[in-house]
Amino acid sequence: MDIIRQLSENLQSGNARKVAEITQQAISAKLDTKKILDKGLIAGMTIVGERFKCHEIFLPDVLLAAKAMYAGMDLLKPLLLKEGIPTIGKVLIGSVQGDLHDIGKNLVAIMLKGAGFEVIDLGNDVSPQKFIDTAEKENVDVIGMSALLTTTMPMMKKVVELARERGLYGKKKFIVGGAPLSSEYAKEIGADAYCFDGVSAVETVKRLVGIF
Ligand code: B1M
Repeated sequence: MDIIRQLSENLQSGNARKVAEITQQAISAKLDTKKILDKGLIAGMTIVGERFKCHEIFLPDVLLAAKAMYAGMDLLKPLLLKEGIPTIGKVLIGSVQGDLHDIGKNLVAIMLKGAGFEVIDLGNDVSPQKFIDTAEKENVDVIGMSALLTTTMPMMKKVVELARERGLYGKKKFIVGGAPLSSEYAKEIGADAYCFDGVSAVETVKRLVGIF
């Protein structure tokens, strides 16, 4: 079986040790980092999501898959980060209040760091107050919010509203991302952009801070 497929299958069965081992093999075989991530880890996690939705597997299985995902991501992280690039802007990122999903948000943070941005990661379950207080204190250029649940998406609107109340709207740029999000929703809540994935987040943030 090819190595990428083995990676996806071991992630689906939540075998963190095996995922780490195969990721290391893939790295040593000099496979493309983005291919290992997209076709191996992310593809495996997408299948986990589909099976969870159909009640074929349950929450503990998803947790194990998430642990396995991190075992692979930890090894890929140094490759995704480029060294020695000067800071080109400051980005604040977090998963919104009520949302504990952080795998995608962490990937986006890694990609932004790799592109040379200074990234302040507030983690998950971040309140609007915490987003805005930190944005003000750290004088960030961009506020990035992640949500994976349709029930937590409205928290993004609350962050934008609080920014308006505090006079920060228009001075900071807002990006949103996560599986249930869309450009339409970003527009509706007054965010500057929706980003589909880490690559588009890097391109969008560069555009928003005026790099191209
Ligand atoms: Co949950 N979960 N989960 N889960 N989980 C989903 C999101 C779900 C779609 C599964 C399903 O039903 N098919 C569903 C949401 C349904 C909905 O709202 N419509 C769901 C549910 C229901 C739940 C619970 C409510 C389950 C329960 O308790 N009954 C619960 C909620 C907990 C909470 O948050 N309060 C829950 C819990 C969990 C775990 C804790 C077990 C675990 C999370 C572990 C963790 O993150 N540390 C988990 C997981 C792993 C998933 C799935 C299977 C995978 C998510 C993931 O990591 N994907 C997910 C199904 C799915 O999405 N296919 C599911 C891989 C990751 C790389 O992709 O996060 O989309 P993603 O990130 C992408 C892009 O979206 C984008 O770039 C990333 C890289 O490409 N992106 C951004 C993300 N954030 C961005 C920010 C940006 C820019 C781009 O700028 C700031």
